[in-house]
Amino acid sequence: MERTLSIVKPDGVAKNVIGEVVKRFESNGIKIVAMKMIHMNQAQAEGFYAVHKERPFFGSLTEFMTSGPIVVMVLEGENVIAKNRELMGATNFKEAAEGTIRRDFATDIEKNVVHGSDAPETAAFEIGYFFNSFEIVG
Ligand code: IDP
Ligand code: MG
Repeated sequence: MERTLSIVKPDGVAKNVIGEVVKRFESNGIKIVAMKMIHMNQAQAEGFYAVHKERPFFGSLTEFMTSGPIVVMVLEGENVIAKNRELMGATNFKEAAEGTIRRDFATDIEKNVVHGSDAPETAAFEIGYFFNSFEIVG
């Protein structure tokens, strides 16, 4: 069993696709073991995306991530880190495979509806960033 962090980003919440995203996880056998809606401030977004602080899009990305509420979730399942990345699709929705979340709902390379941890180490950091042990069930 593995865990990963998923986020429905502000554009996904604004587009009313929280349910669509959750449905894709559940219909693919992924369990949601924690979930909440929050609205990050700039410092919180910068801390979350600290690995990207040298990237040219860092300012824009953190501003976008604070532009509205987000839904943060902990997903659990076998191989769930890779499985979630597969369901999300490529970062750039134009390159994302048919039937993926980003291909179906994203409109922009930055405003791409969902975040998903990319490795066990980042998953552990990202889950701990938003949830304490009492907030994760099972
Ligand atoms: P990922 O979300 O598919 O893991 P990362 O490379 O980790 O992609 O980038 C984090 C986020 O930064 C992306 O999901 C997207 O919102 C934004 N991003 C990535 N590359 C670009 C870019 O070239 N321009 C603008 N935003 C970008
Ligand atoms: Mg990433």
